[in-house]
Amino acid sequence: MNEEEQNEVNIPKEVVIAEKELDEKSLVKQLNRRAFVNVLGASILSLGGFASWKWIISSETEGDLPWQLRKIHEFNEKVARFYFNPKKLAPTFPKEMTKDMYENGDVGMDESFEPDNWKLNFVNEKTSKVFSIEEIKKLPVVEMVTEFKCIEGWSRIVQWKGTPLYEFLEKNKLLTPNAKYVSIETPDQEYYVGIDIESALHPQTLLAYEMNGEPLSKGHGAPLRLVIPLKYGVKNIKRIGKIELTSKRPKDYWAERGYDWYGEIGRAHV
Ligand SMILES: Nc1nc2c(c(=O)[nH]1)N[C@H]1C(S)=C(S)[C@@H](COP(=O)(O)O)O[C@H]1N2
Ligand SMILES: [Mo]
Repeated sequence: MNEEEQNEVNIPKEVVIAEKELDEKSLVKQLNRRAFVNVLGASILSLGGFASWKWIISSETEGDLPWQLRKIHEFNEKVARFYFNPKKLAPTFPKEMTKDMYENGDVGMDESFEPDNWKLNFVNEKTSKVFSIEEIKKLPVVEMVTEFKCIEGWSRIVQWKGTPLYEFLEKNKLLTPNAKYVSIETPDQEYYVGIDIESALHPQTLLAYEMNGEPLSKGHGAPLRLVIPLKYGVKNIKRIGKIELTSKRPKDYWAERGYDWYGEIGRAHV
């Protein structure tokens, strides 16, 4: 198996059929359409205009790009790899298949926490910023029904609503070419996950604030949690306190306890 194949999400046959039966508005189609606009938008914004975007494509073969431009170009290609390849999307399901979610894992979930006083801290190599939940709710909204899998062996079909992490980063101009990883931790820093940048920018990786049509409860991670259907439950951190973009592989709570750092479904773990 080459690396490309390993990275692909395994889509069970019955799910593929279910997808075909969904109408024009299926999430996969919506995501692909939106993604196309986004990728183009991202390229144009970061390179400062269509003329220079064209120039970078045509001069690529000459191999004499200034390193900064090359970096940005490579970076956008990484984003595009997911956005243009529907096989790399996790399967989605009809809403009727959703079930109540277990509550599992309470590390960093101290009872005394007040969701109303919450702010999100963001850090990258250039800046640090603070965001309110209102600012996050103004960003593009994605609703999706995906399977949530815990390494303990249970799984649930869950409906989520939130904004793609990609949109949060892109719309707030927080992406930097040196960002290779995202580190996310709870406000008390007791629970923390590391995510590779490609998975972080995946269109189904959400900063979620609703679950099964209700605002997130405290136990499920209010006011904001990560939902990343490409990865096992352990990576779906509840109660996000801080998001940091970094060039170094971040620490990860369950990787420190012997689990695979990537935690990717369809990849060998443990
Ligand atoms: N802050 C925090 N997030 C966490 C955990 C945790 O212990 N603390 N456990 C993880 C694990 S192992 C799972 S399976 C899911 C469970 O999410 P749920 O409680 O919404 O079902 O949360 C993940 N996120
Ligand atoms: Mo889990």
